[in-house]
Amino acid sequence: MKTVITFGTFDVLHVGHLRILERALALGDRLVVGVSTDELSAEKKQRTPIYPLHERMRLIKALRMVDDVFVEESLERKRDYILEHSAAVFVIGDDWAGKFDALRDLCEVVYLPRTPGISTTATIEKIRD
Ligand code: C2G
Repeated sequence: MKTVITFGTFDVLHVGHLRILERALALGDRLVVGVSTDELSAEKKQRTPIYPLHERMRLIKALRMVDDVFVEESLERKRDYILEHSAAVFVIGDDWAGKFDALRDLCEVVYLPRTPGISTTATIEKIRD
């Protein structure tokens, strides 16, 4: 059973999120997703997520392609999360390309192309217009 792990805020869930989860699962047999806390998300995005952690986790967990979700407390704890979940593959969008190469002794590290033309930030801005 090959476990794939990925992480994200997944605020205002959109097709870019769904497509990377789909492509991540295709690299193994099961997919576990670390969902960033509100605090971590605010640090990464310079804004508080529209949807709180419990709601973002609930929506990700509801997806058929996701086997399990857990809380991502910090960017620095990836090694722990990978070991806790016995992940063989770490997947993330190529906006992070190179950032997690140090994990290569632990698991395969795969950067996948982001889906162009969609982002939570742009979506929020459109809603606000
Ligand atoms: N993504 C994508 N295409 C988009 C938007 C997002 O492929 N148009 C991907 C991102 O590259 C990421 C995942 O969807 O792999 C989740 O995106 P975010 O919620 O923005 O997560 P991020 O802030 O990149 O958090 O520890 C790593 C971080 O928690 C990743």
